[in-house]
Amino acid sequence: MEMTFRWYGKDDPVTLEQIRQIPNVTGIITAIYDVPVGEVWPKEKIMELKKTVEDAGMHISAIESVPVHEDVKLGKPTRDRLIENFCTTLRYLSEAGIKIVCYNFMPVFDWTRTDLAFDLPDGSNVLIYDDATASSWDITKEDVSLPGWDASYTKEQIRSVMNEYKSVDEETLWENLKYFLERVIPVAEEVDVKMAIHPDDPPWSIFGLPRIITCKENLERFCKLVDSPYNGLTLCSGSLGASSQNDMPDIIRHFGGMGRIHFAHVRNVKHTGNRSFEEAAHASNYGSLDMYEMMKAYHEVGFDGPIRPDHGRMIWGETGKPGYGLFDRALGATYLNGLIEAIEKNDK
Ligand code: CS2
Ligand code: MN
Repeated sequence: MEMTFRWYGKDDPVTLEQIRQIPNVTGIITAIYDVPVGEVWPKEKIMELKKTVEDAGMHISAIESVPVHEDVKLGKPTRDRLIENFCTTLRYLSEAGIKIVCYNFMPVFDWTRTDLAFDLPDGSNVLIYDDATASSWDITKEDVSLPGWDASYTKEQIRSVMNEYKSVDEETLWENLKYFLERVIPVAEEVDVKMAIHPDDPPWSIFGLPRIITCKENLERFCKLVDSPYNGLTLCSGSLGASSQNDMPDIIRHFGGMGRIHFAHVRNVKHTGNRSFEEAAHASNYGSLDMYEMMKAYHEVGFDGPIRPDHGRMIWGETGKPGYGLFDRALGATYLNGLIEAIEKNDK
């Protein structure tokens, strides 16, 4: 496997020069952020991004993410043009030698937390999710700032998109996902780009919206929607692992064994109650996940794709994008590298 690190482009306070100094990080995970969702990523912009990363001595290992337009998830008639655009972007990425694409199929909101800077006793702060707090919010009325979704939504737009989802239950969302995959996966096969869906975070319904990429059974159903090795997963332990019902090493062995894991997000999470959790330092004893067992599972299935530390705490006074500071993610990468070296040497 290859150790990688997420970089949010030129506006990211974390620089490529800093990332390059993290031991063993050779790959960058990035995206183009200034093209409206649903439009084609121009070839020139892709080439420019590739050059920027390569000039810094690294390469692009995967795109995270090519976003899926809301109309595709809603199954609206405009989806055909949007899916075509998505396919054109895949073709251009392939031409640039970028062969793994992460995306998600979460209605309206990407990852969602109730506090973006919860103070821990050691003076660091983390992202947390408390279900009682989230359930008490009326997202169409209150001014809540959520990190993972498009901040350009006005209240009026939120109200209208939430309204549109009233007719989309889980089964309809499955159908819309299938419709998308049936059109995208053949192109992915043709241009040799592995599609890797990111699980829903948290892995349960929020604000009354359906969420389906949540557990082993549903991942299995997902893989069968279009049964192709190009229809795979970004296995995010912090997202799936937020539910204590998801046995992460088992899920890694199962889908890794099937060759369906194309990209690994490895982080820890601490269960603090029913449907409530805190993000945590990467080390096993800081959270509820057994990081050693997960890394062993990746090793056992011979996983050879990109792996990255995921959200980190804010430590050492760093400020920046919640979850995406430099310091704690770099510690995460180093910790994962240590586990990998130990597991590999132990196996010889
Ligand atoms: C998150 C997501 O867990 C994560 O990696 O930061 O925003 C993730 O990048 C998207 O859901 C993937 O499409
Ligand atoms: Mn993730």
